[in-house]
Amino acid sequence: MSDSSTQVVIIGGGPSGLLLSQLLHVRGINSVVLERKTKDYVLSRIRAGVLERGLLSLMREAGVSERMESEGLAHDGTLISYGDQMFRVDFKEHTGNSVMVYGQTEVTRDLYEAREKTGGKIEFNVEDVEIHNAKTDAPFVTHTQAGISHRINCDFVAGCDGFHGVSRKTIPQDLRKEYEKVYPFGWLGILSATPPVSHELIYANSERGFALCSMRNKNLSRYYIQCDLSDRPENWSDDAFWTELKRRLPADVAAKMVTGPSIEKSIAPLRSFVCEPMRWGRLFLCGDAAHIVPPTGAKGLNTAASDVNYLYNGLRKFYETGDTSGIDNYSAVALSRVWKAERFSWWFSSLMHRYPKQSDFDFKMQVAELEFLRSNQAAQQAMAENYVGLPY
Ligand code: FAS
Ligand code: PHB
Repeated sequence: MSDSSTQVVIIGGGPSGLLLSQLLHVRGINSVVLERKTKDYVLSRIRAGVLERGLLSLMREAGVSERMESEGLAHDGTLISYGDQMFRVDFKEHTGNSVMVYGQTEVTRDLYEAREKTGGKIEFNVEDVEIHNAKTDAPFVTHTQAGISHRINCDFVAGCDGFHGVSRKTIPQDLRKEYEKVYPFGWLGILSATPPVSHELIYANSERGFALCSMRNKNLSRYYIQCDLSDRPENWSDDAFWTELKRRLPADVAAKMVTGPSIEKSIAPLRSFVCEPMRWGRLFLCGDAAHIVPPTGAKGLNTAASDVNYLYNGLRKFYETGDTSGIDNYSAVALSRVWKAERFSWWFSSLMHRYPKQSDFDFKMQVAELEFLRSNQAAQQAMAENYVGLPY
């Protein structure tokens, strides 16, 4: 067993773990990132596309914002359609802020590059990760890599290992309260090297189900349609996808849709999930390890970033002054914002999707809510404040 030490062991080399590692490095705090997959595998996952202002400022503080600033697309609003109707919610007018369209894959790529440039310690293909003595002031993490056992002594462990990771399950089950809502549908998403149908995102509620028109850049589009949980990507030819997508959009939008071969096709299930607490002794949960949202409100990656913000500042305060207030308040402060993101994601998902066996009355409620949102500035302000990101 090889024995080493660091200040913070970070489990998970996704956006949460990498952003935390880079921010700690900027403050001279050492960490080791343990990732069970390869870097290429992590970068192959196509996920989020919209960044809140809070994540932008964290990327700047981490010194990783240059490519995002030059290649990302600032969006001042979004379009919402229902049937052939469509209206715009102006983020800039209501909040003075916009969002950045820049894929999670690129955020992760930029963070890997920064960590490699600054001598960051990232171990890939790790297995059997276990967290020990989290309730003491001398925790340690064991893992194996290429058949060799390792022990890393540390001050703190950041569980950034996603929904299926080991960190959340390290907190004794009788101390964890878990909240969950599973939605009766998924999202079938494709990536296509085609120009986006609109310069801003279009969230569409149609009688055939939800659709979303998004993008990664001016020649790379990201589209989603609501699908059954039993559906599989291989059930959908490209032609079938394009035909169905166009049927869910206003006719004038569908008419100008540029179609092409899919370069990625996948289905994501939709769920709302929160684990309380997000801290157990010297173990802190961040991101999907602690909570999941349906992607309708583009809050998954962004809520992971707000957790990182609170944990990074708490650890920084501890190491710089010995003050433990930031880490002691981490779970309560992070959860307060997590639940607001959960609410917004649940609200927007309930408004935009068609539910199996949805009654005519329920449908009329959706239309009434959409027409209220369309006509009421206060309603649009509330939506805009949530979408651009509530303050940290
Ligand atoms: P991640 O899951 O990204 O990263 C966790 C990392 O930990 C992974 O690399 C994993 O390999 C590693 N790991 C797991 N167990 C480990 C172990 N035992 N030891 C070591 N490493 C371990 N959000 C949006 O805002 N919009 C979207 O459209 C969207 N689409 C999504 C589609 C899918 C299929 C999924 C699963 C999520 C999607 N999300 C979306 C949410 C997503 O973006 C997450 O919020 C974001 O990846 C959270 O980042 P992390 O917390 O770093 O978790
Ligand atoms: C995306 O571009 O992948 C995306 C954008 C907005 C969402 C979800 C996904 O709400």
